[in-house]
Amino acid sequence: MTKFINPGLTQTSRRNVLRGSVLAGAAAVTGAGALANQRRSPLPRMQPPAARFIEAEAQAQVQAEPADLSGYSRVKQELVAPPFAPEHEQVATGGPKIIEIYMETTEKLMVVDEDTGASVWALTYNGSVPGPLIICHEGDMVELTMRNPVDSVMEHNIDFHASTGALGGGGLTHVFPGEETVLRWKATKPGCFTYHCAPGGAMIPYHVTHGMNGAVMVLPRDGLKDVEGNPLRYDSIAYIGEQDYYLPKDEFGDFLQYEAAGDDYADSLDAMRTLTPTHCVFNGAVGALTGENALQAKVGETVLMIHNQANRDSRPHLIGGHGNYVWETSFSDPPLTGLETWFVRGGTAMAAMYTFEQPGVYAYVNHNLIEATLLGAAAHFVVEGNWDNALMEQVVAPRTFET
Ligand SMILES: [Cu+2]
Repeated sequence: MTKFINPGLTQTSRRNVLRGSVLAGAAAVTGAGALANQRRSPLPRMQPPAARFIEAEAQAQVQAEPADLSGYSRVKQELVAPPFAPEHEQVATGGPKIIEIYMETTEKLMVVDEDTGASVWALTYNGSVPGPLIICHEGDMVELTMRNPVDSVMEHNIDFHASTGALGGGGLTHVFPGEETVLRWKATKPGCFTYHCAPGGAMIPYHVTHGMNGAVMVLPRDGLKDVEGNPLRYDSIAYIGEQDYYLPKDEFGDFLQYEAAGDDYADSLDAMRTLTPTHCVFNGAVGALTGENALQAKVGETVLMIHNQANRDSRPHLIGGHGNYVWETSFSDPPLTGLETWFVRGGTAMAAMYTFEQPGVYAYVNHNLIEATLLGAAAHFVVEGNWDNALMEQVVAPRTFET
């Protein structure tokens, strides 16, 4: 099957679409596919300037001095599925560390909405949407071993917004099915950062909007602080990845089903061009964090809500609560305080801290309420504890008034 996916640019077939190297020019922007092209001759050749750019980058690394790793100790971080966070220290002890993590680029069919039958061949890190939360401290190094399973269809890589150089590592981590790579980068900026797949051209938003994104939290070595420098500590983390999906429909408005990852590529591009998502969900699917899957807390507990959105702006609001401390950007800057709704710039992760004061069910929503209620961007916190009438009391229950 041959299609013009991008009229006027290049003719392509399903095979090289799946390789992510369709748009030689666009790929050059991200460096995507360059190293892969050197390994796999059937792929379209990079345009000479792009190839030179990538080769120069690779050469620069080879010719540079080796990194001085003295003074670092090595630790393994076991990554866990969202909404949970890996074991970590809020205040770093000892010297800087090389934190070893492992990810697989798993492609899997996931139900997005049971009620409508919407599903997606999700492209994932470690099988979850979002990918796992990684936590380190400023000055640590993250050393990722990333493996693309043999039975994958696609090429993948990873761009860490927290890192410096080589397109966030995207230019150095392209792995075809059956390949693995190891990337080490230093966490120099404290804050929450997104990471995502970026294999080149239109494959970048295709992979990102199929779930291939997640977050890194780089804590200050001495932990989080308020504006006066007083320590701020949390009891738990709620890691929420907001995912916009653009799922193709048939002429009757029913969601299309596909046999394998990548089969929806052309249809998805048409849906993506509308810039109108069919779903905005938390943690991969409608209801992933509500009902039986609701987040749990107790009155008096402090929760750090980490919100990742790799592609689109969002505006979280905790209904019935607040953002006591909100870091929309960096942990280097003092947190905003007492917010009703905060902002997630598309292409970032951020953090908001709240200490629950009343029991009950709190909805955590994207306060574009259409997206929250019709497209799926809602989570629940179920909070146990004793009610405080000083904060709120139903003085008169609803009753009919006399006319
Ligand atoms: Cu990918």
